[in-house]
Amino acid sequence: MLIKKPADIKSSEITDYADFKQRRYFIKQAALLGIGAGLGSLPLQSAAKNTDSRSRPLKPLLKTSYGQGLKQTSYDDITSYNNFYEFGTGKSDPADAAHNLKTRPWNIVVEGECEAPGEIGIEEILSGFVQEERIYRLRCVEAWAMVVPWVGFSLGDLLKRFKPTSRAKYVMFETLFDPDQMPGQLRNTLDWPYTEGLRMDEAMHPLALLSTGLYGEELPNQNGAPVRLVIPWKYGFKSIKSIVKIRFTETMPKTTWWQMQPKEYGFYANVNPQVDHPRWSQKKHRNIGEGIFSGKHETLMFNGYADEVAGLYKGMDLSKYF
Ligand SMILES: Nc1nc2c(c(=O)[nH]1)N[C@H]1C(S)=C(S)[C@@H](COP(=O)(O)O)O[C@H]1N2
Ligand SMILES: [Mo]
Repeated sequence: MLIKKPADIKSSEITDYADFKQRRYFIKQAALLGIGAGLGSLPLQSAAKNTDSRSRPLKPLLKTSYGQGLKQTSYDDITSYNNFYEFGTGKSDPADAAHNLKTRPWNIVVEGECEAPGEIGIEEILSGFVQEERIYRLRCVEAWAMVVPWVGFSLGDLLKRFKPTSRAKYVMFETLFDPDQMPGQLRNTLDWPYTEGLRMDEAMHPLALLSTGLYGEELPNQNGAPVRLVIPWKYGFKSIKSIVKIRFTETMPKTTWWQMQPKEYGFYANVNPQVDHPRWSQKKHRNIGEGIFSGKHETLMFNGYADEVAGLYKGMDLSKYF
């Protein structure tokens, strides 16, 4: 996501990514050669930490056919280039700062228009649902994408346990608010806590994933541990991280980005190459990790998942409900 003043707009996302990789390469080389003085110790430590410490394995895993044939983005790229404003607005801030997030114990409160409101803990989420591997492309609104072997299960399987009533037309999600652990929340970059929402039929769609891991391991904190959404046909900002609350609602919830910049970020946020962001085109994207000379790729309607999800939006004007 970008919150940019007009003066900054010319700096394109690809430049950001190339600079980012170059800087990280330099930091790593410097660390290898033992030159640290001029760089400051913090980035050196975290560069080493991010590549060395992997998360706990997540088993058993049911492999699925989702995404077979897509070229996967490397673990290093997926876990070092992140958007997680709770830890800062820079792409490397989450990898540098998110190790302080305590993900045990962790509970999700489920409330609102449902017959069986309550709480569910992360241990029960990990043991009570069959964890599948699904390779999904995540397409960020900033015109980059990555392909991730996510671990998780259909969001609807969890939602059903709480017995939403017929008044539940939408479902809202909330990220943890704890500035002690999430230093980005000390600043007003967003209206905390981060919230997202889906229409009920979108949330119940089997493709909508509640994710607990990636590459066969528990989610790294910077990717939204211990549990996050992955909605593969929508722009990345809908895929809310580190969820602590779910609420069924009758009316459309006011979600963070939509509320803040309604002309730029809609509630639906379906990936749609026909509808440009007011400040840049959505027709193409870069794949993270492919290198700056590899060129752009055509973005597909609903991020390539049109066969599965187009029916949810039949009869809707998608340039109005973007
Ligand atoms: N709580 C929270 N969730 C969030 C964000 C955030 O800043 N805070 N950023 C979103 C955006 S803009 C994107 S593109 C994806 C990035 O997920 P990744 O870092 O695992 O690639 O997370 C989304 N979920
Ligand atoms: Mo994003």
